[in-house]
Amino acid sequence: PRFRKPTVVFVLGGPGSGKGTQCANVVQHFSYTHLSAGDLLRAEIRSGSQFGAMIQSMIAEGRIVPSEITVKLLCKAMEESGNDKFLIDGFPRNEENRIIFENARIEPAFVLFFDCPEEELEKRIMNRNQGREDDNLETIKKRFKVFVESTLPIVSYYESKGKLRKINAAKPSEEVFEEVKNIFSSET
Ligand code: UP5
Ligand code: MG
Repeated sequence: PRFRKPTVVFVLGGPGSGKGTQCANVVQHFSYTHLSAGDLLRAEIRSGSQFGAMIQSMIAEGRIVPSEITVKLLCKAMEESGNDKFLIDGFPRNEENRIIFENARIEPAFVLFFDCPEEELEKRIMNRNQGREDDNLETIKKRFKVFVESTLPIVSYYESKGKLRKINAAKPSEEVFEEVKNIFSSET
């Protein structure tokens, strides 16, 4: 059929678990387009959007932006890409995010989950130094709490559906990518 549904892989994991790093590796070997929900929201702030101030204050608090905003940005980026295979990085983060996508009849082929202890996440983010407003110890703690309370239930949901591919992300980046690569090679 001409209008095939897109192939979507969700990439989840705590703040600093390596979602962005590993997605950048994947697109060099497999024909996916990488869409980071967080990057799209930060670009929306910079664009001077009417929602910019609201998005900015939510990110600064580590809170999850209302689904309509994030989903609109993701759908627009999917359309503009010209591709039909997507790594969706950092989304869905809560039940509301998940359900909106399901209502659009978009089911992930599988869900990558980067598992990493909190101390390691903290270290990585504090070393990143890219000027992100949410990269300070106080906000990192809030981001981690939101991850545990809102996102881990989504991870469990996909595990119960047999869709979860869990990866030990506490290892060096090259070793993590070996595992990621094996998953993509066998799934696609
Ligand atoms: N690094 C990476 N891998 C490493 C390894 N194996 N060993 C050692 N170091 C490693 O990596 C983080 C740092 O660690 C980098 O310096 C890297 O070199 C190093 P990165 O790949 O950037 O990790 P990532 O998981 O992408 O971390 P990020 O901080 O982007 O994760 P978050 O989930 O916190 O951020 P995101 O941008 O997705 O979201 C930010 C905010 O936007 C959210 O808190 C929320 O407020 C909002 N948001 C929504 O509201 N809705 C959404 O759908 C998405 C975001
Ligand atoms: Mg990221």
